[in-house]
Amino acid sequence: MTPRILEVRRGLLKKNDEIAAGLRAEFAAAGAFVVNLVSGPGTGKTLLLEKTLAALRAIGRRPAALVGDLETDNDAVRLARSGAPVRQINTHGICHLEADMVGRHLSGWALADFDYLFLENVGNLVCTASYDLGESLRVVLLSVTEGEDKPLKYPTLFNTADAAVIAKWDLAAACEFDPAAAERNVHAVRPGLPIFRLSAKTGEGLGEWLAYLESRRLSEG
Ligand SMILES: Nc1nc2c(ncn2[C@@H]2O[C@H](COP(=O)(O)OP(=O)(O)OP(=O)(O)O)[C@@H](O)[C@H]2O)c(=O)[nH]1
Ligand SMILES: [Mg+2]
Repeated sequence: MTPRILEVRRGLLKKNDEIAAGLRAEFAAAGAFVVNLVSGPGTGKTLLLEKTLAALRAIGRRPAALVGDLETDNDAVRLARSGAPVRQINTHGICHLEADMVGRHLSGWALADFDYLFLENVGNLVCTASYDLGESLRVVLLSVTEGEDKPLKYPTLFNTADAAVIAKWDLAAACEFDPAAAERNVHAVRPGLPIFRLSAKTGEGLGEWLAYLESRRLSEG
């Protein structure tokens, strides 16, 4: 990158960080716990969120979600079936969500009405790492169909996460997925990162995931 392009990029990231800091203060004041889900395309973010929103509502929590994709409102339609408030963000070519997009799509919502706000990022293992969205928790998903080496190939995303989910756990044996190798790779990049083995399809591991969300939310408040 030329020095000029680098300078512009740094400026954009700095502006994003400032907006994200403002959002973080708003979320904290309203008592909304914000979770940013990041992964490559098709890892299982939306299915995990479908299950998470429904399960949280079943125990009386008030979740909402913003979901980012380049085009279509497919994911918002899927998530809205849970009954939770959901909005789609179309980025029209941008490969990640930015704090400013999140802020604009909150308009008209009272954040104090939400215990949780989930942000499903655009499916991308690179750009999403650089953009703070004001979240309290960043969760990276790695599915068993993607291979154990992704943490080593895309270290920044794993290094900036607070927890990792090994998704599509029901397919692990069929894919000859080696969980010990995957977890070793995650911890080589980010020692001590909590890891959840989870199948949104069968529900295996969902209980531990929900308990983790609840404990993180309560420790925030
Ligand atoms: N077997 C199995 N399939 C899953 C699981 N989670 C998701 N899938 C399937 O994987 C495909 C992609 O899942 P999505 O939830 O749409 O993935 P995503 O990460 O939201 O995808 P993008 O938003 O396009 O990046 C769908 O066909 C899901 O049904 C799982 O735990 N097990
Ligand atoms: Mg999705």
